[in-house]
Order: sequence, then structure tokens, then C-alpha cells
Amino acid sequence: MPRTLTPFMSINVDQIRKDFPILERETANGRRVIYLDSTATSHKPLEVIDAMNDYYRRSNANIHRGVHTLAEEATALYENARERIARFINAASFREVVYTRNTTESINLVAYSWARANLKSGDLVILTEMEHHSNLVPWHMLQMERGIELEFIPVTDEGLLDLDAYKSLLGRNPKLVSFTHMSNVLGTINPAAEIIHLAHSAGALTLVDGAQSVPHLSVDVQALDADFYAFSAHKMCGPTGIGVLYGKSALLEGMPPFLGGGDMIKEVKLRSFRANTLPHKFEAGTPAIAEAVGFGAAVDYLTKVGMDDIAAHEHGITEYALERLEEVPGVKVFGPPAEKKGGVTAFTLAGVHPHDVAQILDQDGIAVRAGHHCAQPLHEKFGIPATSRASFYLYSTKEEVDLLIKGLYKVKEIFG
Ligand code: C6P
Repeated sequence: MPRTLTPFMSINVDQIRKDFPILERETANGRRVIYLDSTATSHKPLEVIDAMNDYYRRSNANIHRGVHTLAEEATALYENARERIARFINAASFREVVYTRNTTESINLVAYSWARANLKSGDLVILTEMEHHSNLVPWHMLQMERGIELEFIPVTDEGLLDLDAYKSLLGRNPKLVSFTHMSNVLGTINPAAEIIHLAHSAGALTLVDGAQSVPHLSVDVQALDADFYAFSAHKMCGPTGIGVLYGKSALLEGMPPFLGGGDMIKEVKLRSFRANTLPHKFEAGTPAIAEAVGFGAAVDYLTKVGMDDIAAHEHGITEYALERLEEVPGVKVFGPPAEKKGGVTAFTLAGVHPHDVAQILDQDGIAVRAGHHCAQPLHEKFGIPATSRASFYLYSTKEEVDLLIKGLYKVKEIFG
């Protein structure tokens, strides 16, 4: 039997679930949605939905352009959200918080702007074997274009980064170490501060893919000493269409603009332009204004609940889920034990394709993701094409884990 897990008491889940209207809905066959796919995207609380709704009802206008009441109000809302997001990750200044579309665009911004200005043929970029495609393909593209070299910190059988191998790679004078803070498949929480410290000692800069860490852990970019840090609003109770690239201001100052157009300039002549100050230099064109407002509401919401309490709650759920999954004959879980991971659990069920597992679970309203989760090389490393993945967030419950386990027994019954 599962042991008693105190972390479940860290937040009042019943109360929290009332904030998320979507958790009330039923699927076509009348089942309550059991949402175990927050790693793909999280649900949005009423505070976020209402903030965006209010923005369109009361304040809609373009920003940084008009002097009329609505334009000034919209600009203030957009910029005020940036300041709250900066505080949420403890950036030294709002100037270090660049709005992008998502984590993918944030990483591409570094690859296009910083890397194309600073890397030449033969320069080494260190990645890891557990990266999401968004932290692989931009570097593949640069490798093809520039002839940079790529090396990968290996993943151990337990699903951890091999730090001894990393230390050896650092002897090859890398220019950049770019790694995920938390794996979207294994759930592994990587020792980001140590990885960054080692990179700096070897003279390399660091870019952290925080798509899975910022939503689930308390992240302090200054304490980590990260040079660049990327994340998306939609995985942390905020809307789709907006993310952040955090960068140390000295680095961002020295980088050429990414996209050219309105708002990113100070002055334009027929044959030249002067770029705007930070962070606007990297924000060309009309941005996602309502989404920034929603993003601000999302960090307020997470702050109110408490990031440490959210992490403790997810830890409790994950520990319980791992124990219960182990009970199911034929289930193989990938990744380290609960103390080294966040609320993501990828698994296979012997003899059943992960897509079939997901489809049968869906008949009972249970939403898990199946596939390679945009981490194909990691799946190849483990010799499998795909996994099923259950992931948890602040609104996940122990009862939902029980329903997942019940669903897996049903899958086994169907497949004999
Ligand atoms: N992972 C998943 O189901 P975007 O799409 O840009 O917001 O995030 C990309 C991304 C980058 N890094 C990591 C570690 C991620 O998990 C993701 C998104 C989702 O696992 C969708 S593929």
C-alpha cells in the first residue's frame, strides 16, 4: 500500500480546482476530464481568463504608439506585467525580460542573434541528450550554416546527466552550454546552478531551457547565474502565444536585433536605423498584448498559491504515482526517483503501443500524452520509439492517479 505523503497538504487542491473552470467539463461520453497533460500545456485559472477578458473589454489599444487614454492604459498593463514577471524569476531589471512567442522562439532568438554574432566554424556548443527539439534544431541549423560543433552531455540509465562526462567536455573550450532545467519526458531536475558554475569556470556562457522548470519550481535567475533563460506562459497557467527570454543586460545590450520592424527602433532613416533600448530592441511589431496581461495575472496567481508549496504538492503526487505505477505488471517507468524529478512520468506498458494506451485512457476522460514528446533522440537513447506520459500540476489529485492506474488495468484487460 502507498505510504502516507504529507506534501499533499501543502496546498488546498479542492479550493484550487475551483479556480479552473475547464476542470468541471465532461467529455463527449459524459466523463469528467482527468487532465494529466500539463507538461504539454497547463489549464488557466479564472484570474487569467478574466484579466484578458477585461483587457479586451476595457483597455484594448496598441502599445508604445498612442497618447490617448486607451493606448496609455494598454502600454501600462503590458509593461507592468513584464515587471511582475521579472520579479517572479528575480531578474535584476525588467530590461532583462524580453517577450517572445514561447520557449522555442526564445532559444531561436539566442541562436540567431547572440550565436550568429559570436560563433564561428569549429566553435563548440554543449547540449544534452535529454533536450526538447527546440533546444536541438536551432543548433543543428547553425551547425549546417556555420560549421559549429555540437556535443551532448550523456544521460545515464537512471535518467540523470552524466556530470563527469560534462566535465570532460568542458576541457574542449566550449562557447555555450545550453540545457534543459527539467526534462519534459524523464522529469529530471538538472543541477542547473552547478552546470552553470562549471560552464562559467570553463569560460562558456549558458542558456537554460526553463519551459518545464519555471511553471513548477521557484526559479531565481540571479542565484543560478544563468546568462539566458527561456520559458513559456502557457505551461504556467498563462495564455499561449507569449514567452520570455531572460538575458543578462550586458549580453542583451551587445546583441544585434533579432527581427526588424516597428517598435524595436529608436530612429529609422532611408538607409539606416538605430535600435531601441532594452528590452524593446528585441520586440518588433505589435506584440501579444492581451497575452502579456494574462501572463502577468498568471505569475500573480502562482505567487499567491506559492511556488514552494506547488513544488511540494507535485512531489507528493509524483511519489504516489510512481509507487502506484510500479504495482501494475508490465509498466516500465523512465527517469529518476521522485526526489530527483518534477511532476512528469513517462512510461511504457509491455505489449501495448503508447498511442493505444492514451486512446483507451481517453475513453474514460483521462488525458495523457503519447509519442516522443518532441524528444526523439532521448527516446532513441532508451531504445523505444514512444512513451505514454502522465504529468501533474497544482490542480492534480491523488484520486486522478488512482483513476490512471485503474485505466491502465483496463488497457491490459483489453489487450489480454
Ligand atoms: N513541451 C510537451 O508536451 P513551446 O512549445 O515553445 O512553448 O515549448 C517548447 C519546449 C521546450 N522545452 C521543453 C523542455 C519543453 O517541454 C517544451 C514543450 C511540450 O512536452 C510540447 S512539445
